Amino acid sequence: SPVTLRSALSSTPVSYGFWLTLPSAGVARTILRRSPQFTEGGLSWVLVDAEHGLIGDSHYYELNNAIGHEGASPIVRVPWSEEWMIKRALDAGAHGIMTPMCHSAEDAAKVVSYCKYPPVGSRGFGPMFAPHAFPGVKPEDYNEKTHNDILVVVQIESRPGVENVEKIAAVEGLDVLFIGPFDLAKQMRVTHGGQEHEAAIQRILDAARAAGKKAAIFCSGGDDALRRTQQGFDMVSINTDVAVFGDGMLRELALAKGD
Ligand code: 3PY
Repeated sequence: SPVTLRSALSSTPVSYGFWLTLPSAGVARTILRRSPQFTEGGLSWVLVDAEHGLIGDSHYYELNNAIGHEGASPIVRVPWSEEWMIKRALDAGAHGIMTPMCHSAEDAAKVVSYCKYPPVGSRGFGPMFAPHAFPGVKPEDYNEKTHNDILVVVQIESRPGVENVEKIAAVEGLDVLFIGPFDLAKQMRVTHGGQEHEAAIQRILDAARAAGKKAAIFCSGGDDALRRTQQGFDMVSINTDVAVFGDGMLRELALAKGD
């Protein structure tokens, strides 16, 4: 079976990814084509952001295929933890699903169920196109085994999410607790980077580790990502497509002007 993020997470100490907010396979491929393979420390996943990005479900198939065939795993962040939204992302070839705002173990268990076929879960059956984003996978192999490798990720980014995090981490079939630091600060009504915010982040990391789950966090640049991997995070998103484009162009403008 092909390399998926789920297997990469167990074979590499840290998995690096980036955030795709633009519905452009060209952008995804341009970045991934320049990256070394994940086994050499390169990018192993792309977060396809259909919650806050400009991406809709009609873009999933093309994006998932582009990312999958560049040797990385497309993880779709659906707008909400609804069964039909998760099903559409999986049927279009997502290697993993991320849902926003997980507040409880019940929320997490529902997401796991939506990602797995019966008898484990309730995912509806119709994978005509899903295998295409897994290079070399035949349809019957997707049905039989690849779907078991779907990465299930929930975001912890609220006060109830933090208060219930040990119970959430214990949910069977859940793979990753992913911190959205911006929402976490806003939902908890605490200062981003302040003591309560950092204590919540540490608690989520500790809960994931104690339960044998992976811990991940959104980062706002390479320095932020380095700090988080040193803290013990297994999976970090380095930055977003648009932040890098904007920063890069302004840096070049400053150079062009001799600033
Ligand atoms: C957050 O920081 O709230 C996220 O979900 C990442 O965009």
